[in-house]
Amino acid sequence: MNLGPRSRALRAGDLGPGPVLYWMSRDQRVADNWALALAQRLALDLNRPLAVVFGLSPGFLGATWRQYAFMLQGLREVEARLRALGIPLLVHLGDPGEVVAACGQEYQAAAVVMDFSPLRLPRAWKETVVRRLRCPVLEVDAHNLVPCWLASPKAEFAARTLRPKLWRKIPDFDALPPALIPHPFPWPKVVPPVDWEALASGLAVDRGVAAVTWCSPGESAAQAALDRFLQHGLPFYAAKRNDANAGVQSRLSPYLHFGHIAPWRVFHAVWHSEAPPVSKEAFLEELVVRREVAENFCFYNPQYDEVAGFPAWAQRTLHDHRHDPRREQYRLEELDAGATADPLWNAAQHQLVREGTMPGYVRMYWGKRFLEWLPSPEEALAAAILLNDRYQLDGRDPNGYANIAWCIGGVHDRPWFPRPIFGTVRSLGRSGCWAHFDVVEYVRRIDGEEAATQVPRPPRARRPLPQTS
Ligand code: FO1
Repeated sequence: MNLGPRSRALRAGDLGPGPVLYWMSRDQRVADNWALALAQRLALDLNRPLAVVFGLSPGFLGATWRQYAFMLQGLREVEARLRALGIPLLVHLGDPGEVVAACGQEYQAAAVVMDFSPLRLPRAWKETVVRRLRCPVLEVDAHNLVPCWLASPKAEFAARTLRPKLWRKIPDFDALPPALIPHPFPWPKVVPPVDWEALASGLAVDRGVAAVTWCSPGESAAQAALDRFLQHGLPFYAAKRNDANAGVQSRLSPYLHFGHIAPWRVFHAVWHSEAPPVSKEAFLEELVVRREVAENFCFYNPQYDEVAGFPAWAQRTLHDHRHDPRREQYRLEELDAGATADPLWNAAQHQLVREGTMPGYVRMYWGKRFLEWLPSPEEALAAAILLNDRYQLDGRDPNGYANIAWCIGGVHDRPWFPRPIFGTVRSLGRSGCWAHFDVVEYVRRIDGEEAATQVPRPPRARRPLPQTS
């Protein structure tokens, strides 16, 4: 069986007598989904029905109603699109590994095809499936431009070490999968529509964190967001991407996180756009290198969310500065409430809580403060991950873990000049923000005029020159 270059067999075994199952988890789309396309090809070759199974975990790594609402709405669109192709979507509440293993056994699946995640918990689900089933189990990386295990065989030190490897392999993987066809081998039983309300009521998540309104979920909305970005953001991306007030960011990360759009769809659209080459380059650096170095980090470093996962130099320097006095310290509740003495940080936190997002550059400033304000690197890391995963629409993503580990633990970075608390981990202060955007304007937009008046004056270089007469 030729599986194609982005697939690998996790389990050999004899084909079962039943249908082919695609276990959808991370790539929640019908279009441009290599895992689903491979599952259909197998089913066609074997003259078998095909179904998509989704295991709905009642709670997942600190996710709240905000992220679940987004995901469930996107899955409704998946259900409708699959139905039009004669492919049922089976959604069951429970541990996804258990759900898929049970479906595989009940239907005597010919084979199970799954998508790929580098995170510990989804990998544990996968192990359950591989352990419990006797049929072939195939994994397809439908989430990365270059399959994670082929991009590099090891943990990379930095973006610069992965960059050439990725760009060398990009031409081998740039084809999109064939569109699905209406499935000619019908599912033996009538499958009732998914009862989304019943599923939602079975979730054990914090409903106090509301769904967002600025970003509609699903494949169609993802494509519309891409079209918007190509027109209104990409042309100005090189010059304005770090300007928190410019609004040129792609805002595609929730769609990429839930797999509502394939990264290759985004890549091709950007590559072939009429935008200035510098802007295309700047965006592709994010899409190709930064995104996939984060996958590499989580895939090869099982301690991606612990201080022990930081590079040795960073662990040493953070340890040496462990007892440096902190000028300000805050409790988690104060951070959660955005009630610090820093109006810029508070605005960032308020935007995170209200909108589930924050501009890229602000995200770095936000992440860097935890080290200064909490008693230890361990507490800083835990607090940053907790708030990120609770509010960010794309929390629990390798990108989030890698960004926070970069902020606090020098991951994918190099040592800088020594500073209190940070040691040689790079620090980033307000002056860095002022160099890229009008901080007062940002705070005014998020928290209003009064908060804006509290913003400390910009550093000397930004002050208006004295009037000469
Ligand atoms: N994937 C699933 O297979 N089942 C779930 O119930 C589920 C919930 C979920 C909630 C929030 C979120 O951000 C992602 C969620 N995912 C779920 C998707 C997926 O497992 C993860 O995005 C990846 O594993 C991250 O690598």
